[in-house]
Amino acid sequence: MSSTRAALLTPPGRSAVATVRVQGPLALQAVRAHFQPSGKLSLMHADTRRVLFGLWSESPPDVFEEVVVCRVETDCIDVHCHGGAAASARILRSLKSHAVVETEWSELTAVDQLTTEIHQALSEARTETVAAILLDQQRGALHRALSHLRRALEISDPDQCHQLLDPLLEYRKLGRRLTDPWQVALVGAPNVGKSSLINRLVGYQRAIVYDQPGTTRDVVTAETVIRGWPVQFADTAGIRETDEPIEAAGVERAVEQAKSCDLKLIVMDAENLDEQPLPDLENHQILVLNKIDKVDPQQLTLPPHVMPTSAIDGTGIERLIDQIGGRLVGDPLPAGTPMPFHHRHFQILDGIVQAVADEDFSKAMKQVDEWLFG
Ligand SMILES: Nc1nc2c(ncn2[C@@H]2O[C@H](COP(=O)(O)OP(=O)(O)OP(=O)(O)O)[C@@H](O)[C@H]2O)c(=O)[nH]1
Ligand SMILES: [Mg+2]
Repeated sequence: MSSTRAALLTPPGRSAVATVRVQGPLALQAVRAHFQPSGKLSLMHADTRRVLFGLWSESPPDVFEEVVVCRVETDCIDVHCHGGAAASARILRSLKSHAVVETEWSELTAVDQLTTEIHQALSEARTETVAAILLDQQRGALHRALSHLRRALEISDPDQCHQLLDPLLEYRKLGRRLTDPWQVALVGAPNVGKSSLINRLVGYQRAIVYDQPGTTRDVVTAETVIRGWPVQFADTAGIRETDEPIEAAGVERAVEQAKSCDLKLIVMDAENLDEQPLPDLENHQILVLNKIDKVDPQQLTLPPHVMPTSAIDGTGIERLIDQIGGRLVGDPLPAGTPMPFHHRHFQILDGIVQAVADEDFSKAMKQVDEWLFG
């Protein structure tokens, strides 16, 4: 198989300009077969980084594309063309007819494995806040933290190692949510208004609402953004004893979903409070007392941790969203905070912590190198 590869570097979709990179021993030969510079200087004689304007055609020539070609390095050439999908597809097709293999953009922009992972995560960032934290990593926050750690390992200084490892361990939970949204589950008895609440929380009618208990059967998810972070809400079947097999399967899924989430909203019906005492809360739980519009506020004395809401008139929804944000992400981070964010980083981090605990500093150093370079 040829070791010459090509990839579209720009994101899919229409834009002003698209860039196709071709890299490997056949790069020059493949590009020259299709590119005709408009000036006298040929691509073969152009200095690296010199920009040449000209026309691109397939063989036999049919449509001519106006392109700008730059030989970035001896065997790495960038072809800039019109930003619509057709031009870059045509260029990739011509290259492939010369045994050039199409690949992922990240393969051709790689510096080291960590940088590749940062680029990949950045290209998939769901919000500006997430992108800003990943840009900090791209500017070197994580690389710097790892090189400081490596130096501490070199001189076998356990205190300094712990000091440097602590922030990485502290931010791993947040880091995981740079690529996967936070998971928040709404659980509670049937008919308390869980589906109505999820619709309010995300701002559109995602889940079916009905005045009969047992409406939601499967887990229904909807994504939104809170304090700049992607958050996925999961509406679940109302939990109750039932002989009905489909509802029972839904209840089972609801219980599973509630186990694996970051935060659980336990929803109760303010009208039926006499039937059930308020539960004691565990960590990562918020008690929501819905249908508050149906009761007289004078007759209710609620403990401060209970969130009264009405999914019908919107009472308490902003406060609930603020609580969720505070519980999940807390305050904004200082710029330049190093953050592990990939499952590979978490695995290696565990290995480093173990090696430092065993005072095996050279093993820990190898793991830092693996984190950086793969
Ligand atoms: N007055 C009032 N009615 C509400 C409120 N929230 C939901 N309801 C009504 O309560 C009924 C049940 O609402 P759902 O959102 O379907 O309840 P659910 O908890 O998802 O029910 P299941 O899916 O069966 O578990 C519907 O008639 C809603 O309109 C609220 O805050 N106030
Ligand atoms: Mg429901």
